[in-house]
Amino acid sequence: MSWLERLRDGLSKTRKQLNDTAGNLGTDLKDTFTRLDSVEDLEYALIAADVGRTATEEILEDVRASRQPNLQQALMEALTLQLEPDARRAQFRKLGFSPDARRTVVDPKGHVVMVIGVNGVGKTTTIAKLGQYYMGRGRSVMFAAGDTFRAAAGAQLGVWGERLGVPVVQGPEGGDPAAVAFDAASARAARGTDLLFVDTAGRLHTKHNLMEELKKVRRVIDKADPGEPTEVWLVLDAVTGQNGLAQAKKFHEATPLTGVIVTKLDGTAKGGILVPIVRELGVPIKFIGVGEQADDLQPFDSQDFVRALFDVEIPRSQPG
Ligand SMILES: Nc1nc2c(ncn2[C@@H]2O[C@H](COP(=O)(O)OP(=O)(O)O)[C@@H](O)[C@H]2O)c(=O)[nH]1
Ligand SMILES: [Mg+2]
Repeated sequence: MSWLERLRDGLSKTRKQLNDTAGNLGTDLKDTFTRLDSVEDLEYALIAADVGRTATEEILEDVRASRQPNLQQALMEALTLQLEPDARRAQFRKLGFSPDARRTVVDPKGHVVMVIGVNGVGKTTTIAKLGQYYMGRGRSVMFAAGDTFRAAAGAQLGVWGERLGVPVVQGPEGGDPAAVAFDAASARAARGTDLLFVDTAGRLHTKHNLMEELKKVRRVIDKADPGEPTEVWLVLDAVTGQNGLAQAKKFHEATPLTGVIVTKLDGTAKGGILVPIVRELGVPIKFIGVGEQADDLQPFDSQDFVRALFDVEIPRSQPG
């Protein structure tokens, strides 16, 4: 399967839900908006996909004002805008989309990326996928097994490291995650490895302690390697929808995020959750996960995402 087929495949549940409604609306915009039922259907479909109220209202406004002759085109454009951070949304409204401007930058600014999020969202798997992605682009990679609370977590990352040929810095089970992060960050700097991905714990039941722990991990990385981590990426499970968004805000307060990775888009009809994630966190989505295999992680591209949602041909090659 090509990356594009994987994306389409992964988004099939959300697509079916949106397309069923948008498809029923006919293609003539004027006609649609004179029939109130149809607008309500569209509104319902967007809300049901977790796009959120504010964004849905803006989308309907944009669609009404659109010069596109066809509803699907107008809706696609409006949705794409909602998937862009504020500044870029304003720029796109003014200048239109340009293929270069829209490309999300996924290269970390520095060398250390902290990966955070609650248990089970896919942090450890995503770190493995990230390792594969960046190694495929010629970067050297290391992992730090910073989830020392879960018995199996260090072992899980160790297995991935072996499979991918990535060195993994481990600590004793139940040990101090900050110590593992410190050792790993020091080792990365000493070896001159391009990228270090730091796995972290994600227990929900002791949220306060978890947030303090994450702050501490961040501080010790900076101590070992001043200026790092330059990136803190939150992994969010798309299946958890609005709950996930509420969690995300808590993490963002404790450890300011530089990016979000949304996993399990293949398991939900609520792929619209990406819209409130971008709008309410104001943080770009870096990657999306559309399956369990190592290459089921793709740099996020708002236009490709929306095209895949509507099953429209994407006449381009895979982004480098
Ligand atoms: N379907 C699907 N499953 C995923 C995806 N990403 C991760 N998973 C699965 O989610 C489960 C939890 O992943 P894990 O990395 O252990 O989560 P962690 O607790 O946050 O480290 C595993 O079974 C993964 O295979 C995805 O994009 N799609
Ligand atoms: Mg894990």
